Amino acid sequence: MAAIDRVRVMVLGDSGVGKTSFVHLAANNEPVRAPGWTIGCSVEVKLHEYKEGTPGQVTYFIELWDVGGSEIIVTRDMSSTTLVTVLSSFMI
Ligand SMILES: Nc1nc2c(ncn2[C@@H]2O[C@H](COP(=O)(O)OP(=O)(O)OP(=O)(O)O)[C@@H](O)[C@H]2O)c(=O)[nH]1
Ligand SMILES: [Mg+2]
Repeated sequence: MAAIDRVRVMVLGDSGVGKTSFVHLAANNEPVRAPGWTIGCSVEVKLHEYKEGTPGQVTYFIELWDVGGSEIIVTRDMSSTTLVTVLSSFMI
């Protein structure tokens, strides 16, 4: 079986601009009802038929990396306590 070409797309932007909404719609062909903040990053995947129905049709395995735009990072310390740390100067 031929290997499928892979594409990784990083979706970046300020919090609330619609990154999760876009990624969910692109991957699932349906809108997300009530997206919450994305903490850290989430990844959705889909198979995409480029130039579908033409002689140049190519299947791509696409990873959509949805990177949270808020300045909140969830960390886990050595005592297994989950901490939410607001880093006002954090930049991606
Ligand atoms: N009017 C309108 N609202 C949208 C659109 N896309 C997303 N929203 C709304 O904007 C809000 C934030 O959307 P998200 O997709 O969670 O935004 P995000 O960029 O992932 O935010 P973070 O995860 O915090 O980085 C939600 O209430 C969505 O319903 C759009 O195209 N139009
Ligand atoms: Mg999000």
